[in-house]
This record gives sequence, C-alpha cells and structure tokens, in this order.
Amino acid sequence: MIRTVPTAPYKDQKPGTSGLRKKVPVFAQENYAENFIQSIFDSLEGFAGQALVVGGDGRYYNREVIQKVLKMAAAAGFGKVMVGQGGILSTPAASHVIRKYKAFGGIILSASHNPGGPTEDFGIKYNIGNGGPAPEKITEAIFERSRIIEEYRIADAADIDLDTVGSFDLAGMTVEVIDPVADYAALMEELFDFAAIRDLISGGFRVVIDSMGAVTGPYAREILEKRLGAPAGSVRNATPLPDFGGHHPDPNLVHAKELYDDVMSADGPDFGAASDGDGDRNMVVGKGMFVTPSDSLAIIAANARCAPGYADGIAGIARSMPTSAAADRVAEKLGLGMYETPTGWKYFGNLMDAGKVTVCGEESFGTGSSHVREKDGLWAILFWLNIVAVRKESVAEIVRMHWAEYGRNYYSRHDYEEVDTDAANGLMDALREKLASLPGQTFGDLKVEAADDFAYTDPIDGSISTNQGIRVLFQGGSRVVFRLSGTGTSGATLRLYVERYEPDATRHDVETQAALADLISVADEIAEIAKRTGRDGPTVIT
Ligand code: VG1
Ligand code: CO
Repeated sequence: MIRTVPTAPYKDQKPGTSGLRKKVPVFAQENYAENFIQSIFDSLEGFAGQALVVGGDGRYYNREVIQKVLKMAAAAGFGKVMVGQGGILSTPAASHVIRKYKAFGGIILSASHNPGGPTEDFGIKYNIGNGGPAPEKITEAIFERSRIIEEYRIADAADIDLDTVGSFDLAGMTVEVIDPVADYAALMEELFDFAAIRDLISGGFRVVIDSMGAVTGPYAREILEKRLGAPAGSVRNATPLPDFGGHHPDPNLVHAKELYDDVMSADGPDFGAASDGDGDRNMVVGKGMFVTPSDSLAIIAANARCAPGYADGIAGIARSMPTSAAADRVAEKLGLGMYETPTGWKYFGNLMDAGKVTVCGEESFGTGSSHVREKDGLWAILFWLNIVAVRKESVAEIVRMHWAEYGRNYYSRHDYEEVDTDAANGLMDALREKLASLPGQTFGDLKVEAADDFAYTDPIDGSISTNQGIRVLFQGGSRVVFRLSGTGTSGATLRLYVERYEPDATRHDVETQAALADLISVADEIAEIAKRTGRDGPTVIT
C-alpha cells in the first residue's frame, strides 16, 4: 500500500559542495529526510521501472534513512533498488555499482570526513546515471522543489533486512542486498598490477592503511590483506562504526597524525595511507615523506603508465582551482589537456564523460579517475603502491625526483572553522570590493599580477558557475586563494589556500609553512583575517 503524507517544506535544504549535510537532530526532525528524498525524486524524470543504488558510510542514522529511501523509491515507481549489505557502500563503490549495473542513479548517505554520532553530521547526496554527483542544475531543482513540497509518498511495508545478501520484495519493487565490496575489488584488480604489488609486499615492504573506523575497512581488508597478501592487522580501525570510534575520519596530518608518526618512526612501516568517512579521500605517507594531495595528482598523472589500466596513457588532467598547479606542469610536458574547475567533484563529470580527462584531483585529499565518477581513496593508495612496485623506488625518492624534474609547488591550506557567519561573509565581500585595486600593488617582494573571483564555464555544456573563490595571483606563480566551505554544518569555515612555485632543486627542502610564510602574512594583510574573524591562527593546517 502506498501512503501519501502531507508535509510542510523546510527552507534550509540547499545542497552544498557535496549534497545536503546537517546535524543528525536536524535530519531527525519530522519529515525532514522524507522531504528531501521526495524532492530528489520529484526533480527526476524517466526512472519508472529503473534501478536505484543506495548505500552509505555506515554512520549513525544510515540504516534508518536507507529504510525510508527503500520505501519511498517503491512508492515513486523504481523497479529495483540495489543496496549494500549492512547499508554500506563507499562513495566510489556506489559510483561503480551505478555504472556497472546501468542504474538510473544513486543515493549516497554520508557526511564524508565530518564526525558521526547522534549529535554529529549526516548527509544525503544524489548521483546521476554516469555514477557522479548530480550537476548544479539538478541540485538547484531539488532545492527549489524542497521549498514548496506539500506531500511525499511512501510504501507501507516492513523494514528490509539489510544484513542478508539476496533479493526481497518491497511493495512490488525488488530490493537487492548486494556484497558492497566484490564489484569494487574486482575493478581495482583490473586497473592495477596486483602481482607486482604482491611481490613488493612479500619482499618485506610494510604497508598500513588506517580506515579511521569508517567505510573503507572491509574494502581495504579484502584488497590489502586478502588479495595482496599483507599481514592481518595491516588495516587499522577496519570496522565501520556509527561514530567512527569517536574519530574525526579525515585523512590529513591533523586527524591521521598517529599513522603519520608511525610511518616516520625509525622502525615503522614503509608506507602508510588513510581514507575518510565515505572512502573518497586519501592520504599517502612514505617513510620520510608526506605526499601533498596536489603533488599526488601530478605524480600519479606523470607515472600513470605504470598501472595496467592506464598503460596507454591518459587523455588529460583536471584539478579544482585551489589545487596547486603541480599537475599543470605535467600536462604541459606530456602535451595533455589541463582543466581548472570549481571545488567539488561534480565539475569533473562532464570532462570525463566527454573523454577530455582521465585523472582528476583536489587539494583536499581527493584523487580519482574516469574508472568511476567520484574521487577514490583506495584507488589512489593502490596507484601509489603500483608505482612504487614498478619503479622500485621509495615514495620519498619518487617525490624528490618529481620535484627535481618539474620544480616544487609548496602548498598549504589553512582552515578557520566555525567562524561567525557574518564575519566570514563580510571578509569575502570586502575582498571582492578590493579586487579591482589589487593588480600592480606590491607587498614586500610580492607583486600582484591579477586578482579575481573565480568563475567557470563548463566546456561541454556551457553552464556557468560564479563566485567560486577569490584568487590573488602574484608574479612568479605564487598565489593565495580565499573560499568559504560548502560542506560545514555549523558557522562558516574560511579556507585560505597558499601556493609558491620553486623551480630551484637546491631549495626543495624548506619546511612548508616557512616556505610560505611571506604569502601567509600577505593573505592576512589583504583579507584582514585575524581582525575580522577574531582568530589568531587557523584551526587546521593541511
Ligand atoms: C570540501 C573540499 C572539496 C571536496 C568536498 C567534498 O568542500 O574542499 O574539495 O570536494 O569537501 O569532499 P568545501 O566546500 O568544504 O571546501 V568529501 O570527501 O566531503 O565528499
Ligand atoms: Co569524502
């Protein structure tokens, strides 16, 4: 039986950089999740009888919302829903399942790297049939719909047992509970040289992966410990927990510090890696070398042919605007197309669909390729292991040789979290007003060459995205970028991105913050960060 339930709209269901993210108590309000799910379905056309993929990162509230999605999908007329066992699907695995089974789309439940638990974050995101995040046109339509929604439809049926693989009937619709790992692990085995990585590991190369109590645990165990032969226990924090074991599942030098310290210690592992809540981010650390995500993109692109899935070379590279230009130098040398997009993976989809780019990356620990339409943490980790296995050089050697060849892009991001929203908006407004007067001005040794508010015209469909971050570009290739986060759930987060290019190999050993010190202070001078936010420093430096 299908029930139509009257509801009243909520005004705050605007998807951000990656779906709708709110605290659990917000999502738990009467009809809140239902309104948003119905708004998604109301914004789509032609899905009758088609398949929908559903899964999440296992965080608190995941199972409850999955049951709602299943019953509402049945009411909306989907023919089938494929859901990961236990409600689990990493974001890249969900993207793969959508593509492999030609589903109409998918709903991914995650707030990514944000903490989980009864008072922490939850999120809902819609992905289209190419496996990628819905483009702005669709997220806008969902938001518009959510503002006027008056009713939703739901099947009156018992909950589905999510823990048993198999096919079930839900009010005439099929629910297929699938193994969340199998298809993804098989895809990784196609792309990478597992034999070479197995030899590397059996030869004594010690690898650890920290899944941070989040979704990649079962994936990493299957791939690293079972298929690649790493000793049991090589995957740490491998059980997905509703609160991630109290961890903040963000793979960076702050939240994955234990792993970093371990790899850096004299008798620690040779290679360490971590992924975030939903498995799309990665951090790679080699003995004596932390790989910045921007460098990782460049180095993967430069060495792509090491991996069987990329043996014929790559079509082109894309990076988000704040990501360093390290990859641009690789594209130039290899004669590849290079694209600069706004922040968020959704902007890469059209470029990949059109065959313009193969490899994409973001400075926020996101790297991926056209094998799916999401960034992919384990993919990046395996790519690095594949490169190390083929080149028979350490991570540190590979990175240093890359810098020697292309120059080094010193890079850092400073986050000012939970800043007062008005103060953050005021800072950005004031910057915008200053833009025209900045070019030609000199700050110490730094002369401003150009300054703008980044806008992007999609080369495939011509859609335009404005206000994507303020850039101040200096002569010689240094720059500072200011943006407000679109994924936070309380207050505003100001992100300051700082980059300096150093071609001289004798100067590649400076500590990053020291190498960027002059730019960091100029950024504060231009944007009045300390004065306007009342903070004397960032909350997180990556
Ligand atoms: C952040 C990152 C962005 C990333 C997004 C989603 O967005 O900066 O690069 O695509 O998170 O990543 P923002 O708007 O807060 O800067 V994830 O791992 O949350 O899916
Ligand atoms: Co994520």
